[in-house]
Amino acid sequence: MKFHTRRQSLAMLGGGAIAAAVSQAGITHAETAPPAGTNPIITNAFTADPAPLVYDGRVYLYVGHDEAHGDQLFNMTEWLVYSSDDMKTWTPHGPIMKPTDFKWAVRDAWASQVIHANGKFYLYAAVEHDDSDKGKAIGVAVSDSPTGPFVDARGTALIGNNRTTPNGPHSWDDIDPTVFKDTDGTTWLVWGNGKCHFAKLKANMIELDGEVRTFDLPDYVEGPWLHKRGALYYLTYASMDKEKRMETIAYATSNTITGPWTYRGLITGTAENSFTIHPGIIEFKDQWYFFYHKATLTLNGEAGATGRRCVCLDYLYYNPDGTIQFSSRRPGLVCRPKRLDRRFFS
Ligand code: FUB
Repeated sequence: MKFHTRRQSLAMLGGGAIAAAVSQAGITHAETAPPAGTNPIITNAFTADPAPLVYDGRVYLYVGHDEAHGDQLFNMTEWLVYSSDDMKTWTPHGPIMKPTDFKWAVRDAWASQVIHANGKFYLYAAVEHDDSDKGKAIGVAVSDSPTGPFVDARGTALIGNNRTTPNGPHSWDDIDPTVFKDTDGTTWLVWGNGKCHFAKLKANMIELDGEVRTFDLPDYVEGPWLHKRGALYYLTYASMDKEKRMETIAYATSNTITGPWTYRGLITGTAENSFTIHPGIIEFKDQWYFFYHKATLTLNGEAGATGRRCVCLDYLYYNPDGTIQFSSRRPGLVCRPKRLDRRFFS
């Protein structure tokens, strides 16, 4: 353990630092933590693929735990959840599930999202399926609490590589589920790498209702996120910057959940030190927020990298016509007054 400077010690008295220093199974502590409200927001572990859920006056933030060492690409053996009621101080609740808790899965706690429905919490998560349907697959797990533990709700994958999407572009196209309950009560699942698949869910939340179809989106790579503001639907996703060959965040809008979608441009550029970037969008206490990851955190002597990412948070601003303002993603936006932040957007 390092000694802290006086300034660091004072900063660590802030709520965020206290939360960041709370012990979790399998997670070592950050040796110094930034003050509450600065990016990255999660500093006690490397985390990726943020999926926020608003429930009962709190935001629950589901992430994958990045555990890669050295040059390893991805090593993700569990999903974690944090919560906050002020978007500055994040309380860690620890691991909620491992891929191998799905008996048919063998590894890879890739992107997930949780939704509240039927009085329960449903986690949709991408994992590697065992040899009976080799490739990436999507499982659904259920819990009585937003902080888990979650258990497999079906005993089989909800989306399987050969079974559900036999015409997918490759064996890892079934990843990155986003789940969205529409105002008419229907629930939709959108997912995919290389192709953006979508399907309706049955009211029981654990079966598809009808066929799997595909959205056509420019430069689409992965990481879709669905949200609605007023009557307008937004589909935000990781797109490819063709020059840098790294991911950026783009979005499209539609008047109906099934499309057609109109491409509206980029929300962010590429993420520092990370090939991937992954969106999560919510409205909380009358303010819209944009979660994403980059890889600027150094923890326990290991520097950020594509397999050691850190979750960050910015305000999300709309123009009067409903389009989203491009974010320069400077650190620290979340604790600044709204009006001052505007100067950071171009
Ligand atoms: O975290 C593993 C994978 O990297 C996710 O499933 C993708 O969205 C990308 O962030």
